[in-house]
Amino acid sequence: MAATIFVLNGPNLNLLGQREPEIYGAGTLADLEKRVAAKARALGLTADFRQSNREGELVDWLQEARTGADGVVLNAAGYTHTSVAIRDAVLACDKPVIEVHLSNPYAREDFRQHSFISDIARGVICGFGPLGYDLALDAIADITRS
Ligand code: CA2
Repeated sequence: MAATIFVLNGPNLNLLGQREPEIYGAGTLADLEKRVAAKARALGLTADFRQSNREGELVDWLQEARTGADGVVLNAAGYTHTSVAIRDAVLACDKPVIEVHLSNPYAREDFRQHSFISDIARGVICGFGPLGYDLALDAIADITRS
């Protein structure tokens, strides 16, 4: 059976393509979802793509991944830099979680240079725009096969 990967996106990513294209690109969240679906199909994975502006909903989905997913690609957006609750949910998840960012937070403001997720994630991919999601799915496909 195809492995199921939750692709979880945090606050404000619903605005992709509408503001700050110089940082996040011109594509919309719907474009990103299509790209992720195509990449997952090519890898024989099922991608369950979701976005929420609510911290608790992201926590609920990470808990759901314990039984409902084989791995998680997580762009927690601004919560990356603030959320102990999301860190705890990643720790409790017991599935490989790959942290992804469209931009490179290390080339940006100081407050973006701490992540509550990076040290407990299976890996971190940032700075490659939507390609980062493809790379994360490549990694998850490799991990779930082995
Ligand atoms: O680069 C990323 O993917 C980020 O996770 C995006 C977050 C930011 O807080 C992180 O430091 C890095 C922000 C997402 C906001 O998305 C917008 C998209 C379009 C217009 C405005 C915001």
